[in-house]
Amino acid sequence: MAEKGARRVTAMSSLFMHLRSRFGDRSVIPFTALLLASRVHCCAERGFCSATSDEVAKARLADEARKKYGNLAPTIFSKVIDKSIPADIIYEDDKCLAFRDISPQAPVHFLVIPRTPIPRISAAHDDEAELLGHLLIVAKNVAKKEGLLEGYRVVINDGKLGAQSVYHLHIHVLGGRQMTWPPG
Ligand code: DGP
Repeated sequence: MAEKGARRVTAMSSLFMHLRSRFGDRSVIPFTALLLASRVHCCAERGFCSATSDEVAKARLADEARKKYGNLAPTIFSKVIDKSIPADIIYEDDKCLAFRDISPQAPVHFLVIPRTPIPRISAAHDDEAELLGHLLIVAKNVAKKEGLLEGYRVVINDGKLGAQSVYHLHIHVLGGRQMTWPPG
């Protein structure tokens, strides 16, 4: 990496010297401006994309770990359930928990998770219908308690293409602002 940077600096210096000797001192000004503009554009583009690409990268890593270690590998949400890491838990019962997302995408953003570590919605069994229904009922009850009276969005990300990053089934509830469609 450092070697690559040093090579780039050497190439730039030779180009500047060549321009100076051929066309005089002023000839390097437009070239410098062009160079700066391209760096600014590049950094700005990286800044805009980093949040999204971070999430996608995390989802890819988690997908690989899932394939490697199997579906029952404990996730960070197991630690939220056993309270070995702190979380802002806003509801809990014997079947599930609701807690605020660590990286909120809306003024109100909480997750509802089952205590049973179902890795993802597509892996849920047909005989888990009652539990899945319960999660949705809790989602709407907590949404009401959170004051989301004019609507909200309920999302379940599944797998790599769904940008799932934590392989413990969770329902996102997002509200407190106007949602748009289609989602990214
Ligand atoms: P998904 O991309 O659908 O797998 O969403 C996972 C969400 O979980 C993401 O919005 C961030 C949230 N999250 C990840 N780790 C933690 C944590 O340790 N605590 C809390 N509260 N939320 C977390």
